[in-house]
Formats: sequence, C-alpha cells, structure tokens
Amino acid sequence: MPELLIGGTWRDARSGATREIRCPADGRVVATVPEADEGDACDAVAAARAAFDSGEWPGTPAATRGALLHRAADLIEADKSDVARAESLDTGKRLVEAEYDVDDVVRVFRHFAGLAGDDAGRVVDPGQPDVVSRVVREPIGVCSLITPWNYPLLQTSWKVAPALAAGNTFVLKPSELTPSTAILLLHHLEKAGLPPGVANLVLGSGAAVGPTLTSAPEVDLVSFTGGLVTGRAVMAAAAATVKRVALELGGKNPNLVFADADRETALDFALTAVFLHSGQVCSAGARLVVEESIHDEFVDELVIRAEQIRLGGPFDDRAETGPLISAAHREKVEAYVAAGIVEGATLRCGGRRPDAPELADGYYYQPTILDDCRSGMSVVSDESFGPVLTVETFTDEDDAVRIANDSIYGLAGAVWTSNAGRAERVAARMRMGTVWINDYHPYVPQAEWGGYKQSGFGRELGHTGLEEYQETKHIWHNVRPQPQGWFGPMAAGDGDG
Ligand code: TXE
Repeated sequence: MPELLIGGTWRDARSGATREIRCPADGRVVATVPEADEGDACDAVAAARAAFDSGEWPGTPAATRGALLHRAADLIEADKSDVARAESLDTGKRLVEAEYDVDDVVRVFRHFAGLAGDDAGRVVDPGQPDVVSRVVREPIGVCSLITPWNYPLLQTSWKVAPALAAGNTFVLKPSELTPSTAILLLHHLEKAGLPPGVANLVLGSGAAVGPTLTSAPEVDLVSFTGGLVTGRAVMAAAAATVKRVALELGGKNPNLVFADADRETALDFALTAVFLHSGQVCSAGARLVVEESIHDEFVDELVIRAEQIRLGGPFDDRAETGPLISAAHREKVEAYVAAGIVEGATLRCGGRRPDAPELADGYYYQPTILDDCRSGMSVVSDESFGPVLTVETFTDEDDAVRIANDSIYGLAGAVWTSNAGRAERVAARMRMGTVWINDYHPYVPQAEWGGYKQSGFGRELGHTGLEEYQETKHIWHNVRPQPQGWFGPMAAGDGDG
C-alpha cells in the first residue's frame, strides 16, 4: 500500500524501500509500510511549504477549520475499533487501553476545534488619537511534527489538532515502530475535507528523515516528543535556522507518599503510577519517595501486589499490562536494573523476563521494585522507561521536596497526604509541569501539559497548546495620516537662520 502522503498523493518511498512492523507482544509482522528517505522528506516539506504559501488553508476562517476538526473527531470516533486495534498491534498495549487512547484523541480534536475561533486577537490602546492598534494571531507556517511510540496516536493528536486549528500545514513523522494509526488519521483528515498538501506524512527512521524535518529552511516550527538525547539533537538542528521548537522529553517522576496518606489508595495508585503500560509513560511515577516511618509495610505490600500483575498481549482479557516496545528497549531496561543492583539497590521483585512459554516471543519484563535507592544511581536519575520502580525514603517535608526536585527532569509528580496544607505547600515547591495531589496520571485536554528543566519546554493542550502554533502580529493603522515634520523643511527650528 502506498502510505506516504505527500502533496495530497498517497505514494511509496522513492527508493521503494519498506519496513516491517512487528507486534511487540509476539514479534509477528502486522504491517509493511514504505520507508522514506531524505528525498521523500524534502518532497513532503516542499509540499507543506507550497500549501502554506499558496494554498487556501491558512486563510480559511477559523470556524471552518474548527468544523473540519469536529468532522475528523466524528470519523475517528466512528472508526474507534479499527484504530484501537491498529494501535494495539503496533504497540502491544492492551486493546482496552488503546480504546481509552482513541477516546482521548477524539476529546483532543474537539478541544482544539472549539478553540480554533476563540481568539481573534485584541485591540490595544495606541496612546494617541486616529490610530487603531490591534494584535492578531496567525499560523506559524510549516510544522514538523515528530512523535514517539508509547502513545502514538494520542501524542500525534496533541500536535496535529492545534497545528490545524491555527491554520498551519505540517509534515508528520510518527515513530518508525508505530506508524499505523498515523496513516489512519491522515485518511480521516482527508475524508473530513482537508485540502491537499496541508497534512503530509513521512514514515521512516529518525536518522534518515529527521535531519531534513528539523533543519530544512522551509520548516518554521518543530514539535518533538521523545527521548532527551534525541531532543537535544533536534534542538541543535533547528538552531541553524532559528526555528520555533517545542520539546517534550519525558521525565523521572517522583511519587511522594507521606505517612498520613490514605494507605490503601496510595498503594493502589503507586502501582498504576509506574506499571501502567509497563512504565512506558513519560509521566510514570517511577520514583517512589516514601516517608521513612511507613517504608517497610508500604513496600512489603507493594511487592506482594507487583508480583501478582498479569502480563499478556493486547487481546488477552486477563492481562493487566503488556510488553515493552522492542527487544532493544527491553535490553536497555535490563541494563538499568543491573546497574542499580551493582550501585547498591535491593531487588525486591521482578528483575527478569517472565517464564511463561506463551510470552516467550514477546518483549515482556516483570514488574520490578528496587529498594534502598538514592539519588545518584543511574536507575534513579535516568528515565529507564520500563516497569521499574525505585524506592527512596524521606524524613520530613523539606527532605521530601528536596528529593523530589533532585532531578534534571521536571515533567510530573504526585504528593499523597491527608494534610491539605502540606499538600499545597509541597505541590507549590515541586518543580514540575504537572503535580497531582492524592491522585496519579489524570490529564484533561483543557489543561496545559509539558515540562520544567530538561523535560523540555513549550506546552501542549490547554490554551497554550494552540498558541504554540501561532505567531503574534501587531498591526498599527493610522487612520488620519499626516506629515510628521521630524526631518526636512518642516522640522522644528528650520528657517530660524
Ligand atoms: O526515542 P527517540 P527512542 C524516551 C525513553 C526511551 C528513550 C529512547 O526514555 O527509552 O526516549 O526512545 C524520532 N531527528 N522516550 O529512541 O529516538 C524517532 O524516529 C528527528 C520518552 O525510541 O526520541 C521518533 O519518531 N527525529 C518519550 C521520535 O524521534 C528523530 C517517548 C522519538 O524517538 C531523530 C518515547 C532525529 N535525529 C521515548 N532521531 C516521551 N517523552 O514520552 C529519532 N527521531
């Protein structure tokens, strides 16, 4: 199937190369897609540029753009079971989780559909008569949208929906591991009536197509979600032409549990915080930071529950979580656990692949708890992005905040306590883009999402998520123009001899 979308035409890669997509749950091939190279990426950027510079989309009324996004949301919703199935096959995640993701995607499109015509700019006081001064928002231009494999369609919707709502054109590059739902999305956008060339799709490795998407002079903005190391390279590539850049680079997120927290609920959420989607979540609560006085009983109970988590493929109704994305990623997680043990952590459970023969072909890894951890260990400070919980302890409120903030990252974190004053004090001091109090993981499209520190910059969702894709222009209109007389014959002092 021709599955690159360039300038309104579905086509194969110029080279004819293809890539097999394998389901991480069993390694079987679930799709074969074109593998683009630099030439295809250049074509896509040129198509997006032409559609922006000469096409109708940037000048389309915002209400019309919003209506198109609503139609796209309806189409995705109607196609939910096929989209969710494709997402599950690419990622290995449970079907029910992929279905939640599709529901979220629909909400994200509706959120930005509603915002599209919300802000027509503002009139400002020019400080003098006979002038109209206003500030308007315009699309930025051509956007490169680069997305990861953990929430492929959801992360894509956070970029595609606001980019379109603002009137931009784009080239989307999904992760080479999980392209299927991006293909479906672009078909739905076409069906919804998006003009040719506005949305372009390039499939391929970051190494092959990434440099063009991040450095071509025709690109105005790069929005990237992925790993820290790649994020730094993206930022450096974009610097040469001073592009707008938005980065979401994950985190190493602390989950603070005080002794006065509701124990049962905090335990339950501590598991979900880290083991949801086998830890492949940018906001995963992978650092449990628990008050010393309850450490032993809290961690003992957590270990009992973690050992009972059932692993399985997307369509196994009994499974509670699935595999890691690839063999290479599992090896990386294994290396972090091994390093943690060498550095002094105590392995309390997991730390190995499951024995079950039916899981042998997938990239599974047992939920793992490492106790006796401290900052400075690589398994604590780096994002392992697997089902690995590290446990640290604190003595008092200041200590808890100090440990929580002791990270180069600052994406998200949580505090569990029944003391409302303490909850607010601690939340205010946590240097993260999202803080949950007595909860973990929820987000809504109405609220901004993004990181402090090396978790990145820029915000997705909320109002700011649209503004990221807009330029701001001041228009000054003198409605009674007259000579000013600053220079020349009318200048003050002229003719005095
Ligand atoms: O991500 P990459 P990887 C973290 C997580 C994980 C690590 C590495 O810790 O273990 O990143 O994962 C594209 N120019 N997160 O290697 O490389 C790539 O093709 C432009 C956190 O899989 O960052 C893909 O589309 N693009 C994260 C996207 O970047 C390039 C989610 C992300 O891949 C490129 C995923 C280049 N030079 C991983 N090189 C989160 N924030 O949620 C690669 N890409």
